[in-house]
Amino acid sequence: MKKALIIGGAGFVGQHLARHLHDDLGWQTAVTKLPFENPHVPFAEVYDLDILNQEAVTGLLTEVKPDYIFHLAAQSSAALSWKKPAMTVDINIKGAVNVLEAIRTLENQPRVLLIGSSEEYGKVSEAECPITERQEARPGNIYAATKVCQEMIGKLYADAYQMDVMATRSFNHVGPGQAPIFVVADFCKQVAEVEAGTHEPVLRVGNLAAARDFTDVRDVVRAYALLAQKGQRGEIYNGGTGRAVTIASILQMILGQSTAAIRVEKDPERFRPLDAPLNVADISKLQKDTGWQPEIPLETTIGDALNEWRKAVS
Ligand code: A2R
Repeated sequence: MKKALIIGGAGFVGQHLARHLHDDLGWQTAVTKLPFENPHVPFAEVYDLDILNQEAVTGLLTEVKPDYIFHLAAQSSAALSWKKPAMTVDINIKGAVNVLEAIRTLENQPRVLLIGSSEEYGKVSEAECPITERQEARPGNIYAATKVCQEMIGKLYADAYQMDVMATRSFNHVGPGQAPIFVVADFCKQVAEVEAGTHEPVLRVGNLAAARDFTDVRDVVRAYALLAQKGQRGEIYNGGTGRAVTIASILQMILGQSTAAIRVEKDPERFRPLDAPLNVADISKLQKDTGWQPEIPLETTIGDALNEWRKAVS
């Protein structure tokens, strides 16, 4: 039986990925978490791990002996990266190097997927969309810069040590369990609170004109599992749907799934510095190498996310 290790498995994507690997693929699944985290993965082996502790990373990998490693651990918020740049650099770059170094010493080399972000492309013009992996990275925030760096270092390990390291540039993903620092979860939480009567009937929004490529997290993790198996050494893969949707349309979909009367107000706090107006992926490379297709319609994703918030706030 195949064995997978998800580093940073207590996060939004990690828990969905663990369920997919175990329930759908039947793999033995191990996840790492930080000591204070409490992921709901009763079927998995769970280990405490801070990726900044090189010895601990090496010790754990030597013990677990995975066939596949999914490196998800990160300071994953672009907004927070402006406030905590050094911490973001430490976790996202030094942490990734600690993981790659530990893998390098293993007797049986696992296949490794490093998770990056569409944020790496930064501001792109409409003419540059849909964005292929050949597009120059022009990171517009500290988080994005760290993910470019992680990817470059991953490629060095792939080339220098013939390690099967692949990287993703994942466009926006959404679904149940996402933290409300991300736009869809933020809107769903506010709507659920209005419905529950704990929030005034006002939805505070940022830049509604921005268009993004949103993929259901359950489709995203299927892509990750396929990439870990079929991705080519040293290659970078976009992950997305190939379809851009404005935040305004997302807002309409969410409001359309609620019967509450809600007023929409602009909130300057919710506008990001250097926000890119458009991000949409060309996913032909991912599709060619893995056969992956997105399956879950955005309306379904939003309905599931909203229902999850309704349960959480009631
Ligand atoms: O930041 P926390 O406390 O939520 O913990 C995150 C964890 N993490 C770490 N794990 C080990 N050692 C560290 N020094 C460390 N610092 C943070 O990694 C969290 O539990 C996990 C990352 O999960 P999320 O923040 O929920 O990200 P998400 O949305 O699951 O995205 C997964 C990957 C990330 O690399 C993103 O940058 C990328 O996909 O888009």
